[in-house]
Formats: sequence, structure tokens, C-alpha cells
Amino acid sequence: MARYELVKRSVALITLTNPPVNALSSAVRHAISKTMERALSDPKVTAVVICGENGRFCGGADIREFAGPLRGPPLVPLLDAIEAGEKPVVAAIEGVALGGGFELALVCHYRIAHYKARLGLPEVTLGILPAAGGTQRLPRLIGIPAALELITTGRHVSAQEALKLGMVDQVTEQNTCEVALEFALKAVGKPLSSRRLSTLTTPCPPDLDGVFEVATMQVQKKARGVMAPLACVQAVRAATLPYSEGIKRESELMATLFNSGQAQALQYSFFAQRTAEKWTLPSGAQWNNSKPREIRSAAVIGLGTMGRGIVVSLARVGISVIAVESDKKLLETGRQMVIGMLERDAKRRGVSASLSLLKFSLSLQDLKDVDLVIEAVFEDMALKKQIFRELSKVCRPATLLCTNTSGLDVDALAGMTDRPQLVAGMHFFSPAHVMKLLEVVCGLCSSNEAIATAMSLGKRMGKVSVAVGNCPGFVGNRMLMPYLEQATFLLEEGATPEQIDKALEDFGFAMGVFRMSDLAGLDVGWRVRKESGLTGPDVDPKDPPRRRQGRKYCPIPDMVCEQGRFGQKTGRGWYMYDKPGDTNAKPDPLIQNLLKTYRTRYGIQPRKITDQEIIERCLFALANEGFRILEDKIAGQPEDIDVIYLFGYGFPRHRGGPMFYASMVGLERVLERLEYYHHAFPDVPHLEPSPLLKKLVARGSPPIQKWREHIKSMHSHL
Ligand code: 3H9
Repeated sequence: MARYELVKRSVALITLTNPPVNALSSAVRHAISKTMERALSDPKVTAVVICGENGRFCGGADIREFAGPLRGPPLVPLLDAIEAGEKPVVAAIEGVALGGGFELALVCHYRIAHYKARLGLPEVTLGILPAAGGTQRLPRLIGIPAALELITTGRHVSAQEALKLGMVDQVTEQNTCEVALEFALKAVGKPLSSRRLSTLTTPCPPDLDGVFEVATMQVQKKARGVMAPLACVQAVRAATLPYSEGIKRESELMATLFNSGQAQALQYSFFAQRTAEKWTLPSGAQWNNSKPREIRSAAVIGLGTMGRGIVVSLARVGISVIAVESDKKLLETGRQMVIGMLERDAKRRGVSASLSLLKFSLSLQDLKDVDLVIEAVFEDMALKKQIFRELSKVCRPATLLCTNTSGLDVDALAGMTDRPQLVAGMHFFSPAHVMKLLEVVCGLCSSNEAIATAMSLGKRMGKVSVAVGNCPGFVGNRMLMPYLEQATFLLEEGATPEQIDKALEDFGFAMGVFRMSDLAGLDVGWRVRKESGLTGPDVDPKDPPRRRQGRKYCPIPDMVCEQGRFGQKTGRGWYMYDKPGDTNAKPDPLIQNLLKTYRTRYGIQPRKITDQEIIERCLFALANEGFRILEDKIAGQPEDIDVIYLFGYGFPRHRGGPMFYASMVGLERVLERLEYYHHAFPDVPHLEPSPLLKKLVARGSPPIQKWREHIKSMHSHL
């Protein structure tokens, strides 16, 4: 767990050896303690260098150990002892020094970083704070404002920025360990007192109270209801006290956070993201061994909002792209917009724009030789089918054909081609060059290789990719439907859009469902409902007004659209805006009137609806559909669903995602409330508890990490 060598005759080199990130597990802490004792007591040793194996200094405390009782030496006294030692200790930082890893570097008397290293205290993103002295030493080293920014955001900084801020003493492009060893030899005999950060006084800005007030306001505004950023501010404030008092405060604040549901949810999210990336497939098939193909060239068909974002995502990772449009004018507009987006993106990242990788064309014939095509025309099945038919004729047999669709049938498109095994869905989220989520949709015939390639391309583009099965809406949009529907039924029953939005925003969503719908545009859903015969002139005249296709239907969203209210872009939607495109949503008396008239017309007596009912109806219905998705093998594991909601739908990260939230509330309670609502509103769809939820409760509500086994056994009984 830590190797000890005597090098250059008098330097003890301690190498952390806990792959993949040299996390500070109990065994590593034990090994550091032992090797440091040995170095300090050996008279031959004059200095110490600490480094990490495989080019990574240390990724911090071992997060997996947080779930159990503390074993091995606690970190704070261990680090205090390193700092107090009488021999100079130098940290040789390669790769990462994050969290506890950077706190370990902070107790070393000197820090040398490789120019590609990244440093930081990301604990806040895990719902905790840097509780091994990080909140006390960093402000003493770089001052309160800079430390506050780094600790409350968890931002990683480059070695160059770290040098500028004073976090490291030297940045090198050479062998970091060698440089650190030489540095250590030169430090022998020099006084160490000014290098022991805990003994220094924190430099304070003149308006100390003002700085903390602003920081408090900022974190409260940015992270509504999230505890860790606020606790980080309080801990940094304690760095103005003597170290012994500050470290006590740090530890108290940590204890409060550590046991909170928020920390559990955020740590779950960390691992869920990594579990999803390993992609157990919904069908349960083994995909991990399949090798992705290398993609050097791609084509994107359609230069609308989605297409443009996809072109940018591909080009900025060095893939040459042919962008195709059907019309000269649209092609030119698209071309200008893509170039502008790429130039702005390159400027922001301080690199040169990869414009030479782009080609623009009006003909599918130009796509003969590309490795992969992403069709991104608008959601018109007939048009998409025609394009896939043509692609099948034009592209070489090995070209992978993908469709960017938010819910259309991938198998139907695969059926248009001569290579259904090389067809997959790639559902990007808008704007595609910004949003992190990618649903990779496996059709019935999609080969392992095709899915592996789409997943690996997603990763290369910096996306969080999740493999899902093929059904209307896939995972994300299929689940959105019950969530939106509960919200509209609640309107019918007596709530207002602003009341529902406030309850959801207080829960942690950045935007409530109606504000989000106004932003996205109400006309898209209206068109889909019209096309599927739920509303409009094609509605079956035999259907009673509030029942459609055999189930209860709420026509209020259609009535809003019939008035030309399509959301922010028209200045009117569920809310009113000062002008089209404005974002400041104000309650609209016309909507209140519309609701009143509607309820009167259908004899609905409005009732008082509590925030608890809003949260339960919307979020339990959402999770209930998630259970059905697991039953139907559209998602392989609950983590996949949660990652989709965290990265694509703004589900608050400190709640872990809809499935984790359900597990935290308690499956028994979720079942009991769904049964209650289903009984009270037997007509309202999506409230009937799913068989999987019932089964899990019957089996004693196992923790979410164990659901997979129960789902598997459920499938084997089907
Ligand atoms: C802390 O330090 C608290 C202290 O202040 C106070 C204590 C008193 N622990 O991300 P990757 C696993 S809190 C355990 O795919 P990359 C990860 O799950 C900690 N496991 O690689 C994955 O496992 P698997 C503060 C960890 O190259 C594998 O390593 N530190 C940890 O894309 C590879 O990870 C952080 O918040 C860990 N600390 O990125 C840093 N870290 O293969 C968290 C990783 O089984 N880590 N694993 O799925 C990261 O941000 C990234 O992992 C890192 C590498 C940037 C290091």
C-alpha cells in the first residue's frame, strides 16, 4: 500500500500503491504512518519525498470506506504528525492531488507538481468538506477569498493555476519524482517553521465579514437547500481561529454532513455515474468485452439545433465531420452557426478552433466513406425512414448508422437498412454541445460492437453515456410523461402552476415542471399529442372529453397551446413574460381564469393541495415508471435511471436521482403512498404501484445496490 526506498543515499521515497487512484484507504493510511515513522527515526534519512504509483499522486480518502466504521489510523493526527516532523517532506504530485490527497500534500513542507497535474478539494461535490485540515491549511496558504472559491465549488485547478495561487512551489515538465528528490536534498537543514501551514496565521482581507457574507449569499443562491457548501464557508471562517480551535470546528461540521442523507446521495451519484459507464445492458447481455471501433470520420444529417450541437461535439475532439442539409440556405445558416460555436468554444478553452475538420454538403452521396453517421433531422418518422433507406445504399457496408431521436422506434429505422446490427440510437440532449447526457439506444439487432462504439464515442465527446433499451421515449422521456401528467392533474384538482413549481424547486429542482416546459416550448408536446390522436381534429368523437384512448386525460396543456401560448418564445405559456424570449416568469391571471373556467365546466370542486402531495404524486409516479422500466428491461440497473435524471433532467444531485430518492424515503412508504393515491384517484394514470416495487417491498426493501439481483430473479420467473 506504500513502498519505502532509500534513494540518493539519504532520501526516503514513499510511494503510495493503491491503484487506480491511490485512495487513502485504511491500509494506505496505516502504511503511510509506518513508513513515515521509519523515515523520521532512521538517522541516515535527511529528507522524505511522497509520490503515487502509476503517475497519480492521490485521489483522496477512499470513498468506499465511508459506508462502514472507521478502521485504521484517522487522517488528521497522521497528517499533523507529518507536518510536525523535523525532516523536510516534499510532495511529488503527478496526475491528481484531490481531497485528502491534496490535504496530504498540504502537510508536506514543499509541493512540486507535474505540469499536467490537477489539484483541488472536491469534497463538497460528495456532500462533505475537506476534513483532514484542508479548510484550515488552504486559507493559510492562499488566503481566504481564493480558498473559499476552491472549497465551496470543489473545482480542480491546473498545475499552472495552482502555482499562480501559491498552492505549489514548483511546476515541472520533467520527471516529477526526480525533481522532488533534488528539491528535498536542497531543503535539508533549512528551517521548516514557516512551511508548517497549521502554525501560520491566516491572512485576512480588510472586510472579512463582508467576504463571508457574500460567500454565504452566493452558495445559498447557487445550491438551494444543499448543506455542504454552506458548511464549507463556516469551516473556512474557522481558519481565522488558532488551528486547534479551527480543526475542532472543521470536525464538528464534517460530523453533521457525514451522516446526512445529502452526503449519501452525492456519494451514490459519484459511483452511479461510474457504474452506468460500465454499461450492463438492459437485456442483461454481457457487453463489457466488446471492443469499440475507432471513429475517425463522421457525418451529421440535419443542421438544426441538435445537429449543430452534435457537429461541434464531434469536431472539438478531433473527428472530421461532414454536415449535410437538404437546402442551400439552411446549409449556409448552419455552417455559419457551427463555425461561430466552434470559435467561441475554442476561445473559451484557449485552443484553436478545429475548422479544418469540417465539410458541408447538400448530398448524402458524399457520405460514402465515413465511419459513422448521426442522423439528426426533426422527429418525423417518415423522413427518418427515407434517410436510413438512402444511407443504406450510399454508405460502405461497415458504416455505423445512428439516429438522434428523443423517443422514436430505433428498430423501425434499422429495418430500413441492409445492416440492422450496425444501427443504434444516440439520444443527445439540447443543446447537444453543452448537455452531458447521452442515451445510447440498443435496438433488437444492434451488435455489441455498435453499442460499444456509440458508448465510447460518447465518452470521447465528454458525455455521460447510458445504454438503454428501445421503447417510446426510451428511459428519460418515458419517465417524464407520468411526472408531467401528475402535475397537470394536480392543476385540474386545485393547484396552480406556481404552487407546483415552488414545491419542486424547494425540493431542489433548478426549475419546476411548468417553468421548464415554458423554456422548452409547449408546442412540441402538443404536436406529438396531436400526431398520436390524443387531441385535435383526429380525436375519436366517441371519446368523452376527459378520457382519451381508454384512460383519463387532462386537456389543460392543449387548451393553453390553442391560445397560441407556447412558452417563453411567445412571451406567454404557463406564465407570462414581459416580451417573447424573456426568462422572468410571472403568474398570469389568464391562466388562473382558464383553470377556474375549466373546473366549473367539468364540475370539479378545487381542493387545497399540499406541497407534500405535489412531491409525492410527481416524484413517486416518476420512480414508479422507473420500476416499470427496470421490469421491461429498458434500463439495466437503477443507477442508469438515476444518472439519466441527474445529467439530463435537472434532478437535484443531492437527492441522488428518482430511484435513490425512493430508496431513501423507504420503498414501503413509497408503495403505501402510491396505493393511497391510486385508491383516492383510481382514474389518474401512473399511480398504480408497479409489480417490481411490490416485489422489492415483499422482500424486505433491499438497499438499491441489491435491486439488480431481485430484478434478475424476477425476470427469470417471467
Ligand atoms: C476526501 O478526501 C475526504 C477527506 O477530505 C477527509 C477525510 C477525513 N475513493 O473516476 P474514475 C475509483 S473525499 C474510492 O473512473 P478517472 C472509481 O470509483 C475524496 N474510489 O477515473 C473508479 O472505480 P471503478 C475526495 C475512488 O481517471 C476508479 O477509481 N476525492 C476514488 O476518470 C477510477 O475512477 C475526490 O472526490 C476515491 N476517492 O478520474 C476524487 N476516486 O473502476 C474522486 C476514484 O471500480 N475521484 N475512485 O469504477 C475522481 O474525481 C476521479 O476518480 C479521478 C480519476 C479524477 C481521481
